[in-house]
Parts: sequence; structure tokens; C-alpha cells
Amino acid sequence: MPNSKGAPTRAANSTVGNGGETHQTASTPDTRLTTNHGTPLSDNQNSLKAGGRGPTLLEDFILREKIQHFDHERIPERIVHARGSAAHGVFELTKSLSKYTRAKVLTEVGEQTEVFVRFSTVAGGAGSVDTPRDVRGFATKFYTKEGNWDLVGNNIPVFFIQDAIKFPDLVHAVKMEADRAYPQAASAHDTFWDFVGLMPETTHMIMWAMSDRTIPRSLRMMEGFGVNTFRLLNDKDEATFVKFHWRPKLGTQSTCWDEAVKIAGADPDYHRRDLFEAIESGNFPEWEFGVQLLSQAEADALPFDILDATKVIPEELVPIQIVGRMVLNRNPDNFFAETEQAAFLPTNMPPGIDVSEDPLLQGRLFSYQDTQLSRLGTVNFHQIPINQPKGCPFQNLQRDGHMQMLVPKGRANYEPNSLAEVGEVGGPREDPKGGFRSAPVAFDGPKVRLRAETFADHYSHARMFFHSLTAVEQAHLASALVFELSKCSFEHVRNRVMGNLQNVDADLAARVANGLNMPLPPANPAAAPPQDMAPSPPLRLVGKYPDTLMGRAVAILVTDGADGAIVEAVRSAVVAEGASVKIVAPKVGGVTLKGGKALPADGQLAGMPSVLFDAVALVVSAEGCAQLLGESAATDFVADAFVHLKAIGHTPEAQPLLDKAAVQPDAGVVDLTGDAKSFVAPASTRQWDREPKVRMLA
Ligand code: HDE
Repeated sequence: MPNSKGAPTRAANSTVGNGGETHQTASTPDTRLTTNHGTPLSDNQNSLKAGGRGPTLLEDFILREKIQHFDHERIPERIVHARGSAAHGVFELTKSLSKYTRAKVLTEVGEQTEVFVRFSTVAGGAGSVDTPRDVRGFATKFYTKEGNWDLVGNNIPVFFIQDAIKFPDLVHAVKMEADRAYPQAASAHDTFWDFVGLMPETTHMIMWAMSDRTIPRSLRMMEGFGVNTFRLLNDKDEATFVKFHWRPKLGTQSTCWDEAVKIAGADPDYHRRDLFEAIESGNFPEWEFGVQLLSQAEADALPFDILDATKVIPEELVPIQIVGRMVLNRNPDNFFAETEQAAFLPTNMPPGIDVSEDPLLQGRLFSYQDTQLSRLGTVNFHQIPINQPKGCPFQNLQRDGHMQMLVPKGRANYEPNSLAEVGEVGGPREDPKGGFRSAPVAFDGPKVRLRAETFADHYSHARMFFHSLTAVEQAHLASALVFELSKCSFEHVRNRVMGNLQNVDADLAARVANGLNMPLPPANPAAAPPQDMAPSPPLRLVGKYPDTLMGRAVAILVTDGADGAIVEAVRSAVVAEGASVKIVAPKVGGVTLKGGKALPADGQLAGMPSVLFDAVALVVSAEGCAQLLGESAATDFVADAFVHLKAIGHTPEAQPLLDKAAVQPDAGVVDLTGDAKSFVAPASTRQWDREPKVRMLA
């Protein structure tokens, strides 16, 4: 019925909206929109109203279903590691560990096991940026033939605390402060450093957290670690301790702190996009998989406790054996269904892998299963496709519960039963030989709440880590401490942290005090006096992996009148080394090269700053350069590349821009008119020698 303001302008059953929009329609059951219950829809543009301009009718079950489903789209985000990005891939065993384990995933050489890997930051919410200073999660779900194995690790081999009972305190301290709800995704605030200063066991992890490891360039360029000590169990149930390692084929690479901060504004999804685009373009990230194995006797001989997750086992003491490789080769089809609903559980272990008594790990064995109940809402979360075992069937006598998807047959929902004797389904049974068995470790002693004496040394490993770094990395670490403590308002908090640093290294503590312009407090009392350990060079980043352009991104900034031959020479030189190239221009429609040829651009200058690239080339004409001098995005592009220690290739016409951006000549500033290949070597690394010229480090 027309209402008083006039008649409806369209027929109620039309599929065309009032605004002249065009809509695609469907006429076959397999392409048409339906409700959740299968009723086909005739109109997805308009709700059902009492007249064209009248109120919407409660009767509109189609509107109600659609809106109601939308209203409930969100589930609680993860308490920690809420922000994550994931990919599918395969794990292939290259060396059998059958002497140590009966887990087929670690004994069948050449066997391809499907994996799903989720990388994450820890502190920020699901919508936070990708590049805060933060530990990165590195969680791998192996869909093995003997059930899922979840290796839920980090990109740092140690942890902040020794006992799971402190985890809620740690996380409360690092997350947004309770009353003001900031800062988001940042440890640089009072409550975190208050906790740290009062908990000397955090000191070793703090060294790692303040190192360049926590500002990675790419998720593809991070090492991964199982962190906790696990056990392997062989056919005879003999146990061997094991630490798990991932080594990136692209090597490690970090950003500069200032760069990470600017990336957060330029592209909050920097890591997510980088991973997605690499896989989409067929550049599949790859890691080697390694183990450190040690017997009980070897563990007992170490001067620290391997059950203490704040300790690292230096490779010099127990070498890493590479036994496999993992390639990530497929992006998720749907972020929510897969990445968001993935539930990683350290309790997911195939027979032949077992836990240790590490008190941090012991708490994790409860927490991950438990947290899924609030996150995914049902004990049946294992039936969600991403969480289902894919390598083998799963069956038991657990029944019912919210969102039960399975339809078990028969009466056998208990065991033992004799129903098979009368021809009914009897159900699955235990397998004493092939099933999961725990390590037969003997324990005896009173119930106690205490921290073992062997956990008392909080500083020796921190000292060893600091002494293992290159001078460049030490300066970054000291500067990160200065930055973070400068963001704390409480002087006593800064003092207590410096008191802990005194026990690590007097020079480090003095540099931090100097950076804060505060008097250096005396060392805090130490539960166990720190020992000098031999430095372990593999703990450093700089120089550990060969320089490479593989997997890196190079920007070529062009203007009208640029020399196309140089653009192509740079492009082919860096692409030949495995890098990708983006053409950046003042306008997204591209430029007209010298000679009149058009060169399309991949992005506009203001939206593609140099922080998004590993190296930049400026291929500009004299007039083009003159115009860029009036564009701050151009000056920032060059100045940032310089202070972020990147190689800058350029044509001579770019000199005025280099001058305006205060670029000083060095080995990383390369004239491209000769051989464009001369750009490759400096572009494959950062120009560490340049740093003292551009930044005051602590
Ligand atoms: Fe976690 N951790 N954690 N954690 N953790 C979670 O589980 C917890 C710890 C790690 O991509 C939660 O499903 C406790 C160490 C990763 O989905 C939660 C303790 C390491 C991820 C939880 C630790 C990790 C999580 C939140 C101390 C490195 C993300 C959501 C005893 C080895 C996995 C969830 C993903 C996630 C608890 C310590 C790594 C709350 C209680 C040590 C990579 O259950």
C-alpha cells in the first residue's frame, strides 16, 4: 500500500533497488542466495516494510536472520597472541630420529605431513598493528598420521617466567593498563617494567625482547623455537630430552626501531600482507627443522636446569641437528574459519613425543585446552575443520555437547562393552602398543610450593646472551631499554630494572643509565651470583646468515622522463637475486619514460614510503627530481631509506634529492649509471657502518 508520502517507487518483488543499482541475479539452486535453512531469497536489497516508507515488519525473518548472524560474528579474541596470520604447508622429514622416538612424523623420512602455521604478536589485540616491539608466536599444527602435533612456540627460545602461576600476572602487566586501556601492543609502560624489575627471572628474556628479534622484517625471516624442553620416547619408552628449532631459509632480518614505528602507520598489516603476497606469488617461505637432543646424564651435567624455560642450551654444548624442512605453500581460504578458529594445544602430541616437568609447560598443558571453551564456546572445538586431525581418524566415546557435528551410530557410548559379540558396533578400543604413553619418570617427595634451587640463577644466561651479540646489536638492545624505560613514569621502576641490569653487565647498565640521564643504582641482590659463560655466536642475528636479496622487496622511484633502460637493469638485477620490485611514482597512473614509453606504477609515492622496502633505487629525470624537491613524501622516502640503513641506488639526476634528504655518500649509496648489478650487494644487507652517522645509540 502506498503511504501518505507517496507510492513505493518499485515493485515489492523486484530485484532492482531504488537507486538504479544493478544487481546480479541467479535462477539455479546452486548459485542462488538462501537463508541459513535453505529458503531461496528473491531480494537481498530491501527489508520487508509496511508500505514503501513504512516501518520494517517483525515478520521479516530474512532480515532478522541476516542481522542476527552478523551481530554474533565475533568470538572472543585470544587472551594473548590475538593478532595473527597463518598459512598451510607441508613438513618433510629428512633424517630419521627412530633411535629416539617412535613418532612417525619424526621417523619416516620423506613423509609429507600437512601443517598449518600461525604467527602472532603477543600483547596487542586482534586489530592491532603488525610491527610493535613484541615476541612473535610461531605455532605449528602438524596433521600427523598419529594425531595432531602442535608445536606452539615463539621466535625467541626462552620465556619471561619460570612457573605458569606467574603467567596471568605477566600478561596483565604487559597488556594495556587496567584503568586507562593503553598502551596497545606495547611493553613500554610502567606496569610491565614494574613487574620486570620485581621479577629478576625475566632478565634473560628481557635481553631477547629488547634485541632486534622483536622487530622482525618479515614473518618469513624469523627463527622459531619450541621454548620448553620436551621428551622423545622410543619403542622401549626410553626418553631423550629435546628442544625444537626452526631456521628460516631466507635468513633472519630485522627492522630498525624507527622503521618499525613508521611501518605501523604506513601499513598496519605489513607482516600479514608480506606473508600472503609471498605465498600468492609462489615464493613459498621455508624453514629447516632442527632438534637438540640430550640424555638425562647430559642434562644433569649442564650448569643450569633444562626444565627452566628462562635458560637456553647453547649450540656449542648441544648442537642442533637438522632433521626436516617445512614449506608454507597455501594461504587460508578464509581467515575466520581457519586462522581465527585454529586452536593450538601443547597437549596435542603423537605417541613418541612427551612433555617434561618444566613448570611453565605443565601449566600450558591445562591453559590452551581450557581457553578454547571461552573462545570457541564448546568442548567440540576439535570438530572445526582446521582443528580436526587430517592424517588419521579420530574416534572415542566422548559424546554430545554444544555444536556436536558428528552422528555416532549404535549404543556403544561406554567401554568396556560386549556389544560387538551380538553383532552391534562395539566402538574403538585402546592400543597399548601404538597408543600414547607417558615417559616412565619416577617421582617421590612431599607436596611443596617452591622454586627449585637449580632455578635460582637469573643472570648468567642474560649475560651470555648480551656478550654473544655483535656491537651493533648490543647498541640496539641498550637503546631499546632506554626507549622503553623512558616511557615509564616511575623512577623507582627504572631504578629497579637498572639494578637488575647491573647483574648482567656493568657497561650495559651504565649505557642505559646514561641514556636516561639518571644515576646508576647499585646492583640488586642476586639469588645466585651470575657466572660468566662462553659467548654463543649463533644467538646473534647480524652475520649469522649470508647476506641475500632473496624474498626482499625493492622500490624503484621513477618520474616522467626517467631512463627506462636503467629501470629495467635494476629490475632484472634484483629479480635475478630473488627480490620483488615495485615501481613507485608520484601518481599511480605511472610515468612517461624518456623516449615516450609509458611505465605503469605499482603505487603512489605517499602510499608507498621506503619503510616498506629493503632497498630503494631512484631513477629520475632532472625535471622529475626538481618536482620531487617540493614533495615531502619524496624527501622522507630518501631520508628514511638512509637512516634505516638501506642501500640507495640512484641516477645522477637524483643528486638534489639526495642532498635535500641529507644523504651522505657511503658504500650503500650507489650510482646506477654504471652497472646496475653493483646495487645488489649493498641492497642485500643493512649498512651498519652508517648507523653512528644517523642515530645516537646508547
Ligand atoms: Fe601461550 N597461550 N601460554 N605461550 N601461546 C596462548 O592459547 C599460556 C607460552 C603461545 O597461534 C593461549 O589458544 C600459559 C610460552 C603461542 O593460536 C593461552 C603460559 C610460549 C600462542 C596461552 C604460556 C607460548 C599462545 C591464548 C605459561 C612459547 C598462540 C589463546 C604457562 C613456547 C597460538 C590460546 C595461536 C597462546 C597460555 C606461555 C606460545 C591463554 C598459561 C612459553 C604461539 O592458552
